[in-house]
Amino acid sequence: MSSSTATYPARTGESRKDFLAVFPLIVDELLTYMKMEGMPQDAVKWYEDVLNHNTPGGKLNRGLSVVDTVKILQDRELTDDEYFKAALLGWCIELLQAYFLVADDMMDQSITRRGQPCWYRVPGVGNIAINDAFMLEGAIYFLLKKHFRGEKYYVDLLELFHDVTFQTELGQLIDLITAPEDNVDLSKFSLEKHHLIVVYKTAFYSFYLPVALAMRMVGVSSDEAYELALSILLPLGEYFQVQDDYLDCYAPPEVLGKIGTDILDNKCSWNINVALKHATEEQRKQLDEHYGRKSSSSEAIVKSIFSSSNIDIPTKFAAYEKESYERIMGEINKVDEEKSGMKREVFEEFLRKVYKRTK
Ligand code: GPP
Ligand code: MG
Ligand code: MG
Ligand code: MG
Repeated sequence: MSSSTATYPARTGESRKDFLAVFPLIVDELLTYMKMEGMPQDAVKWYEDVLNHNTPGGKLNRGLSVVDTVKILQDRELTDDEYFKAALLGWCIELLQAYFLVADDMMDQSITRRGQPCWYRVPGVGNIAINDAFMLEGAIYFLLKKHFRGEKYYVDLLELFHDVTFQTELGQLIDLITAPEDNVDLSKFSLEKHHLIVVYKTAFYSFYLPVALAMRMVGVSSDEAYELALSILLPLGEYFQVQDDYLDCYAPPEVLGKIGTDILDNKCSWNINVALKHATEEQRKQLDEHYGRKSSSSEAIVKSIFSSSNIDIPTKFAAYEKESYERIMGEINKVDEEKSGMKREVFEEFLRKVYKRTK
């Protein structure tokens, strides 16, 4: 099965718009397959809703980064076929993200996502969302097989998706078991533990994966180039998840599109780890008593401790943000383009997309 150029939507040059225009083709391919398999109309409609509710609608940073990275590495405008393939890989990451988020929202008992109710909370969905998450993941391998099976780098793509999925699940496991619902024990938290959680649950799939997919697509094969990419993208991913933790507590939900649950959920977040480092004995007692309790008054007490003058998470976060930017930029500037075959712009572009984000 090959994709024919005739079906490509015309490109406008506006990157988000062009990327979004590919999504309906993907939905169509998946639904056509279901119909061919003889699935009943209500099942086809169900999957259509799953795809549309959960896949577009976010910032699309991960997906767009595949396209951007392919463009930067090729150093020229992409042909229709190259664009379509890069966008497909981008949508495969967005599907992976959709799969993770549907499941993560159930595990974190979240309420909203991207300004809508979390999928499992949509009337009539409930635990069917577990199977829906699996089917979002299934879409990735269907699309890879359909569009990339004939490419030399097909196995590399499969390996990347499989490895990164497993790494993310490892991160999710430590995130969850460090935050038991029935046993709040803040002595189990540390910034080292936090580092491990965020690198695994976020950095690999959100930062390394888009760049590594693009590198495979354009034929970069040296191990050193992938190691170099990891050495910059994992710290960048860590910074991104610290922002996520900070925004969970400090961003207005209507801007963020989701209601933060980290304090209620007893999460080993950046905020609590920094607070624990600076808390007085009395504040520590209060945190032990109120962190991770399913009560909005306890949550408010924790928030007021986070913002108290000796802890002052917003000021410490601003300092962390500045330090991270300078440190990562310093690493990017050290990249030897000739020797590594990588372009500094790939990393600069990524850092630019996330620096000082508010959602
Ligand atoms: C982000 O954590 C991490 C993920 C979404 C990965 C989930 C992985 C699975 C294997 C399900 P988060 O809970 O802080 O994200 P958010 O704040 O968006 O809920
Ligand atoms: Mg969550
Ligand atoms: Mg989570
Ligand atoms: Mg979060």
